Amino acid sequence: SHRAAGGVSLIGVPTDVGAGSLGARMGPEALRVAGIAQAIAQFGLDVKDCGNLSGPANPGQPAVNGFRHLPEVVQWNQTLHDAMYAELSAGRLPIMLGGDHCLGIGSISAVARHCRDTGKKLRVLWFDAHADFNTATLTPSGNIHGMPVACLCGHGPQELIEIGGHVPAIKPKDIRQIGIRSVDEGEKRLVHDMGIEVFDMRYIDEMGMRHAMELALALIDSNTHLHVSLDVDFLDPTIAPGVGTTVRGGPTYREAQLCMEMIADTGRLASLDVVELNPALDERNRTAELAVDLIESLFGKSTLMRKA
Ligand code: 5AB
Ligand code: MN
Ligand code: MN
Ligand code: MN
Repeated sequence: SHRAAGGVSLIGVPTDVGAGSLGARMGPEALRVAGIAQAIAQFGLDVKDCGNLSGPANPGQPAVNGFRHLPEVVQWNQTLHDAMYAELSAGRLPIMLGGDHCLGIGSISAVARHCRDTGKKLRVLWFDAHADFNTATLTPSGNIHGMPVACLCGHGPQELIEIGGHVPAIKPKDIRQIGIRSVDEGEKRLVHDMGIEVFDMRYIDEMGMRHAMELALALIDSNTHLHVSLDVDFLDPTIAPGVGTTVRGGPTYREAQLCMEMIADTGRLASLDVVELNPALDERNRTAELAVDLIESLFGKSTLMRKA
């Protein structure tokens, strides 16, 4: 139910330099405490915990030319790109334990580079309450965790867009966004103009999660590298309080599990980000435990019978 024959590698990236609130730097440890390695190992997979990457501290500075902490964000993402790319090249399935969502830039630019090396087709599923498509001029906050999808599509500062060695790292047609319910005014126009396929909460309410996921997974074949970027604020805050930017009206426990189960059924999961978990805002680690539950489903826990 996944592409993990070569094993799974956990890469901790303890930073919140791209976020507006502090605490996502503790995300990797909270996920370890919630048992992420054991949860994946139960499927008979070889799990290697690579430990945490290191990088600059959060300087707590205001935005400069529309970006907060751009040099620090660049440094963390370069380091992450190299670590992810090395695990992918070794034939392993990397899981990036964030950290805030600015790290999607380094992670997905490494995945895109691996796809170019191996002739694979890329499909990114972006689970989030937010579109993360801001630019220096559109952003209301300057926080770069609100900009990774724009950067990956080539809209952003040179140092960030070229990390994977190819600009743009991905094309709008490579990505599907699911669960979106908070998009800033200028950001809406750019998402629309770029032609990003978005299954927002309105769509999920009207058509159901099953239908949204069938479309988000359409045309995936044996030559597809499937990357999941899971921003835990995707989930309804009543079940996932441990995030910095809660938006009410998110998917329920079962809707989220169904997403993961349908991905497992494709058998094409090849890399994963778990980001924006903020243990400082959590309740007894329940959001981390929920993330680990979802990851179990992503690796096929709920599969009763395999398709022939
Ligand atoms: B996250 C906001 N759009 O740009 C901005 O959690 C929030 O990675 C961004 O999705 C949230 O500051 C970033 C208001
Ligand atoms: Mn590969
Ligand atoms: Mn996000
Ligand atoms: Mn978000």
